[in-house]
Amino acid sequence: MKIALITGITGQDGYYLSRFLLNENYIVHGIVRRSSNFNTQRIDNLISEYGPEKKLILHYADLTDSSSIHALVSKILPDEIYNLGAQSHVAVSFLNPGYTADVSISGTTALLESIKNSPKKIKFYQASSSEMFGGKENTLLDETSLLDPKSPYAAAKVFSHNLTKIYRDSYGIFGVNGILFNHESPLRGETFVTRKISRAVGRIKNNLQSKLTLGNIHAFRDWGFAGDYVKGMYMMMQHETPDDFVLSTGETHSVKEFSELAFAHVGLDWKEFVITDKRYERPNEVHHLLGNSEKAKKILKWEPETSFEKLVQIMVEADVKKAEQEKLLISEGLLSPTWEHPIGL
Ligand code: NAP
Ligand code: F7E
Repeated sequence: MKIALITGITGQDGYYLSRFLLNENYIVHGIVRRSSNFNTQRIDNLISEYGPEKKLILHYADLTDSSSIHALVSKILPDEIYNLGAQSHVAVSFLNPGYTADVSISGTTALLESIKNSPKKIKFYQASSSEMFGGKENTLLDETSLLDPKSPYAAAKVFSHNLTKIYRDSYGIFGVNGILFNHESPLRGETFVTRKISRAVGRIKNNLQSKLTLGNIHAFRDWGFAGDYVKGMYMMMQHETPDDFVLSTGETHSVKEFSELAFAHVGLDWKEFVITDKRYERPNEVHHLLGNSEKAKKILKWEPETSFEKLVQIMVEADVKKAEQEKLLISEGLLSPTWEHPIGL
């Protein structure tokens, strides 16, 4: 059985990737960082199913603590490491630039050093991002496009992206960069715009919220479904030679279009509910992102399977159900009815 180590296993992609690898009969180890609350909600069902058989094993470690990373890699000796852990929110990276850089940069460096010093040949996947391109209108972005980061988040990702290439070229490490465009799901963090919208639609439909406040609704993103993208990560790691690959849908839509479609799905007009506020805008914006994943299609035979319309539908339907459950709990006095997040993003 192959052994994988996943950083960021408690995140959106962490769930979809571990589920995929467990189905492929891998033993999956994951890093969980200490927090004052349980942070394993997304993978709790996988823990119940695979934990007792020791096919899914969690360890306390932190990407900012290189000693914890070195110790874990030498103990587990995995066949493959998927480095998904990050402070992944672009707006937050402007507020916490040092921490954002620490997690990405120290984490990737510690992992690559551990691999370099390991007696075993360990493959490495780096979660690179379309944010590294900075974006340009009417421009299809691929593996050869210029990197022009516009946020501390993107700058830190560029470092890790380059470091992965450097360790590949210098030490012959099997290191791949998956340059993934935005991918979403019902498990997307609630402060990312698609989930913020689908949550609001569910709650507004159930009379638990009256308005949705957004920032720049004229930003365009190439949005796909996370479940499709983790398959691409796996395929990059099985390819005979390590390389960099873009994963994207080749379609771009605005935040406004996403909102329009999401509200329309439950028979509501977005204009009656969406308001905008500068507090959700960023000091520097990536206005347009559109990817070209022809290389992944040709070499890996990877293609996204979920359309934009289907993605919106999946997310809205899941969040309508979630809001219905919340409504019931609120009516029984078991859940607080407040919604607006005090910090808000
Ligand atoms: P996510 O849901 O925000 O998950 C991030 C994960 O990183 C969580 O498990 C988080 O743990 C963990 N983490 C944060 N700080 C850590 C630390 N100091 N030590 C160890 N783990 C830490 O992100 P995602 O959407 O799944 O994305 C996965 C990766 O792909 C990220 O690196 C992201 O930057 C990158 N990426 C994402 C997209 C996208 O559209 N989703 C596109 C391109 C690239 P907690 O649960 O404890 O917070
Ligand atoms: O913003 C605009 C916002 O936060 C998308 C991360 O996974 O994908 C993600 O980064 C767009 C931006 O994702 C709100 O200004 C408008 O233009 O959902 P987002 P992101 O910044 O694209 C990349 C590929 C990653 O790698 C990252 O890890 O939507 N927008 N109004 C808003 N965004 C948020 N969050 N909240 C709003 O109210």
